[in-house]
Amino acid sequence: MKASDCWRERSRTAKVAGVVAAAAWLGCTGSQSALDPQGVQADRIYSLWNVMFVSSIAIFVIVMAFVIVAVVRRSGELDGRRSWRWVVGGTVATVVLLIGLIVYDAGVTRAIEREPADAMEIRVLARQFWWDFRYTGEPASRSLRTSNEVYIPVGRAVRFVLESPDVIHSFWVPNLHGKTDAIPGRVTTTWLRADRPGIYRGQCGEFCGLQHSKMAFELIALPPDEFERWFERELLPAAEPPDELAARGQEVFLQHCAFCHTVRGTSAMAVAGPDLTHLARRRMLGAAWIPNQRGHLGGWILDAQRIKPGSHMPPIEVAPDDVHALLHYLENLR
Ligand SMILES: [Cu+2]
Repeated sequence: MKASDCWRERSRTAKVAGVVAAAAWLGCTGSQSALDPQGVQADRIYSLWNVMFVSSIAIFVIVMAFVIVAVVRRSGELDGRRSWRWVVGGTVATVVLLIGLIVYDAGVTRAIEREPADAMEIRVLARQFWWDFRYTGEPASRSLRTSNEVYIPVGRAVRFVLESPDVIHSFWVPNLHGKTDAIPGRVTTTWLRADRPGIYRGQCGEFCGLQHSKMAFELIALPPDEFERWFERELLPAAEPPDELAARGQEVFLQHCAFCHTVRGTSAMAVAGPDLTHLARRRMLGAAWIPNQRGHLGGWILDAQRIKPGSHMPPIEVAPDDVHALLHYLENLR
């Protein structure tokens, strides 16, 4: 091979390695990555993962080194007594290392389970295939329900109380904590704390049916004062229809959608589907699957089965003018 060809080949290899490294790095960061911890619980898990990972690599390298030495050296070079020393030494080192890792693992587990006394509580109903969040306030008028979007204050522990009315789901926000199952007939809890503001993607971590992979949500961590402002604004009932078209849209909504959905401040109080009181402020629709834009919203209303086959949202038959009015009404639910 000529020198120039060799250089070109090396350059191509370096480029491929660069792309692979960049892809690997990108895969390890972002809004849904356990390798990019943004809270105290995820930090602990990440540290444990690092220790286990580095230990495993070190053990693998050492064992392989011994295997190579054993293969390369001629048999009988070590006398029996020295061989036994190596075997006993290796066994003792393995036992000591394993005990060390078990003790460390137990310490991390205890720290993860130790919940701060001042944790705020959010109840979670995991359902096929979406998430229902409830803030239980005192008095009851300060209780709140949101769907597929949960807001928490930065720097404060939050206890999530999990239930499921149908099958086993798993509550998982990789940047903030590991998974906790929501099991029918049982109540499970987990707690986490976001240490930096941001939008973190949560995902059902347990196969729960046809649309399991599209059962996501967004956890939005806000500075405490911004969280309080969000909470107070979210407590408000839905805005009145601002014009005639929106008023017609509200009629269409009450006629077709009120059997499943709530819009506080109207007669729509059903809880089979998400609370839509402030729908227009949401970033995403369909359990964090499609952006909250007019076209997507219209498609979702008319034929959700095309977007998420197997979801419990039925197709709705509405005259084209009424669809226009309904969309206008929903876009004003700010
Ligand atoms: Cu699932």
